[in-house]
Amino acid sequence: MKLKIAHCGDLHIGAKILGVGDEKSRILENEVKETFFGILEVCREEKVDALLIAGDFFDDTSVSSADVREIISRMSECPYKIFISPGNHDPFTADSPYVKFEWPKNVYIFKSRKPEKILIEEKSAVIWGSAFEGRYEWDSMMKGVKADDETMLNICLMHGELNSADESRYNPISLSDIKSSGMDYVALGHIHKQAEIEKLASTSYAYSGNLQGTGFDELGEKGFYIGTISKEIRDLKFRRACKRRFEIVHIDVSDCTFLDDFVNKTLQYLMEKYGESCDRNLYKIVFEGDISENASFDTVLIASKLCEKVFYAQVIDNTQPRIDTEKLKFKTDFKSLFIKKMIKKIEESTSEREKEMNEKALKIGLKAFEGDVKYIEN
Ligand SMILES: [Mn+2]
Repeated sequence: MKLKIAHCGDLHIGAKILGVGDEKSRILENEVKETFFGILEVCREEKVDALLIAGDFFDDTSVSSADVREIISRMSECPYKIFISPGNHDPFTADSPYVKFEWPKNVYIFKSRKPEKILIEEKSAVIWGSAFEGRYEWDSMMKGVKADDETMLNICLMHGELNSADESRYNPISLSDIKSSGMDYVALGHIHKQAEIEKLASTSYAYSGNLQGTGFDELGEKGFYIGTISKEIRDLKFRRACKRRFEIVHIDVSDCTFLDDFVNKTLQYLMEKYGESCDRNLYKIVFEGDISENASFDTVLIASKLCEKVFYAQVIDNTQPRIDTEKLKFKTDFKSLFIKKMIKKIEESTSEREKEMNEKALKIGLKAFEGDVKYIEN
C-alpha cells in the first residue's frame, strides 16, 4: 500500500510582484505559471498518483480567464489525479474560478470548510481536505479530520496556519489536531517558507513553501515535495523548481573608487557566489565598508549598469566615509572644518538615533562638496 505524491502550494498565480517594475513583474507572474506546468510534466515522468495543491493557487478571484483556461487545459492532459484545497486568497466562493469554470474529471477541488474525504480505491488511499469559504477561517478545520479506517493510507491536504502563537484568522491548526488526526501525511499550505518534514505520533506533515519568491522577504530556493508515502515510510524529497531567486548580498566596497570598480566588484561577487546562472536572479545589494573621500558612486547608476547583466538589481549604500583624522588636524579649509565639526557632533551624540543622523549628515555633506548630492537619495 503506497501512494506517490507531489505537494506544492501558494503559487499565487496572477500576483503582481511589487518594486521591480511592471515589465519584470509580468515576466515573473508568467514564470510561476510556467514553473507549475513544469511540475505537471515532472509528475507525469515520475508517475505520481496524485498532485496536491495546498491552496492560494490563485492570488485572487480576478485572475485572468486566459490563465485559468490554460491551466485547465494542461491539467486535463494529466494521467494522474489533482487535488486542490482553496486557501484565503482563492476561497471557494461563487465568483471563484473554481465555480466559474468547468474543471476536468481528474481534478478534485474541495468545496467546504467541513472536511471531506475522497477515495482513491485502486490505491487504498483516502485524500482528506477542506476549503476556505471566505478570506478568514477562525476555527481549525483540521479538528474534523480523523482517520476512520486504519487499513487505508490517509492523507490530508489543507491551507492553514500551524501552531501560531497569536490567534490566527487563517485556519489555526494546533499540533494536537495533527497528532490526533491519524493521518499518514498532512500536506500544508499558507506559509511561503519550505519546512522540513516533521512527525507527530504516526503523522508526518510539512509546508512545501511557494514556487517562486515574491519579494526580498522570500529569499533562496523554492520548490515542492515529491515522493512515496506508505504506512511505514514517508520518502518525500524537496525539489527545487524556481527559475529565479530573490537574494540580499552584502559587499565590502572599501577598495572601490570609480563607478566601474563598484560594478565589476559586484558582478565578480555574484558570479562567485551564485555561479553561471547568477544572471537570472533578483538582488538587493548592500554596499558596506569605509569609502575613500575620492570615491564617487551613484547607487541608481550602478544598479542600472548591473541590470544590463542580471535580471534585477537595486543598490543600498551603507558605507561610511573614510576620514584621516591625523591629516585633518592641521587643515583649515571649509571642507575640513565641516568634517571636524561633524565628527565632534557624532562623538557627542546622546542616542543611537542621533548618532546615525549625524553620520548620515556627514556622508551627505561630503557628497555635497563633490557636487554629488541628488534630491532623492536612497
Ligand atoms: Mn494563504
